[in-house]
Amino acid sequence: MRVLVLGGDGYLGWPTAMHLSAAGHDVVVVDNYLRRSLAQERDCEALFEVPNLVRRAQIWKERSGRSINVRIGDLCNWDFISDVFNTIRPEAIVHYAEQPSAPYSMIDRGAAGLTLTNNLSATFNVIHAMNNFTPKAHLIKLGTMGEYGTPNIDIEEGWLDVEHNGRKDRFLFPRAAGSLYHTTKILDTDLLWFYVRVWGLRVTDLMQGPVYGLETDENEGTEALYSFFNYDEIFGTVLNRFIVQAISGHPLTIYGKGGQTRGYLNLKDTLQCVKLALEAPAREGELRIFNQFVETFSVNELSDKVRASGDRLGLNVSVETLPNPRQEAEEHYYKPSHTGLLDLGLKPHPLTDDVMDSMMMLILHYKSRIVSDRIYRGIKWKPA
Ligand code: USQ
Repeated sequence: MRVLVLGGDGYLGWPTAMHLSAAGHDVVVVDNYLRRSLAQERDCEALFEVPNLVRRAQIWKERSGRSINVRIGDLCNWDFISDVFNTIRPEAIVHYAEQPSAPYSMIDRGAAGLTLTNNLSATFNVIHAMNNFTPKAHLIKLGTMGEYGTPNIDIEEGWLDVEHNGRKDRFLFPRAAGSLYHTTKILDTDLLWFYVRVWGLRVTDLMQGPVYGLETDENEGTEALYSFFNYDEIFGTVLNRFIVQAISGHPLTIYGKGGQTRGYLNLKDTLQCVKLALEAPAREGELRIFNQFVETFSVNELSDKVRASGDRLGLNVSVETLPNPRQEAEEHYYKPSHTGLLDLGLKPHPLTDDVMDSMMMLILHYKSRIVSDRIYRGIKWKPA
């Protein structure tokens, strides 16, 4: 298939591009380097230097013999995006092209405004470009489990059947985001659902939990093909952060009571899920929603895993309970269903002791590159 990977420079975008290319798809990556420049502006760059997309595509070609084409530009610019869709005429579009950080979206009005404008304009333009140039294409959009929040009932896979005053109907599962970033994902879903209803587009919306990991089949052993591995408070997800903290001797930064529970998955499983969704597309006029995670853990359970791994590797890992800078439930019910991707054939990589230890050992090689003052700066959801 001809596939556009929008946000192809990101933590998930670049590994996805290589994974789909390795599977024989014809991949074009599009990015405007927004995440790179925001990380640079905030002095929170990743653990490894990541070559630009053109260089990465060259290195990938040397390794695999396969080409990935690169287009640099801003999807919020209609002339640019319509040119991309018009020339490439994709059969599938994987859309990751958003400001991905919850803490970033809570810094101040400017950061919040950038998140809102960028994320919604990009999604809006993608919908219009699809409809103008490739109305039968399949859009795979990255949403987030955070759209649902932490309700006191079981979380269904996207939809909820409601019986009210003796009548029944099906609605999007109620959503209650915990940050402005997560709210933009809810608004994206609403935009998609509207245009699916009126224009009959095919869309898969992936409600993904926090991702961890670095190595994939495509980058193993080639540092220049690694993704961004962020461990700072803005762009690092919690398990990646805890691994770096353990290696550098920084106490693990548990926010509040640490009972916050989320659905986690290995980067390798993100790639599998996106490929499975791509190769079994949604029907015309369908908004298909999958809950994309493998296992649920509380923050305390993750910290126990990192400490146990530290013990096995002879590291002395300590923990620090910090006042929670976020506004979120610290003890709550959490039971999301996630059968759709398993039914499509997902073979999960659970967070075993071996997986934990191998991630820790990989990062141990790069210990000298850790900049410890990036680890915690205390971005508060509600300024004092
Ligand atoms: N947390 C800590 N200590 C830390 C960092 C985080 O206790 O040092 C806690 C947070 O308070 C939260 C949980 O760990 O309760 C997860 O935090 P996170 O930073 O790993 O994840 P989050 O901010 O929710 O965002 C990440 C990705 C985002 C994606 C989301 C999926 O950055 O792009 O959408 O995970 S989900 O969490 O399911 O909404």
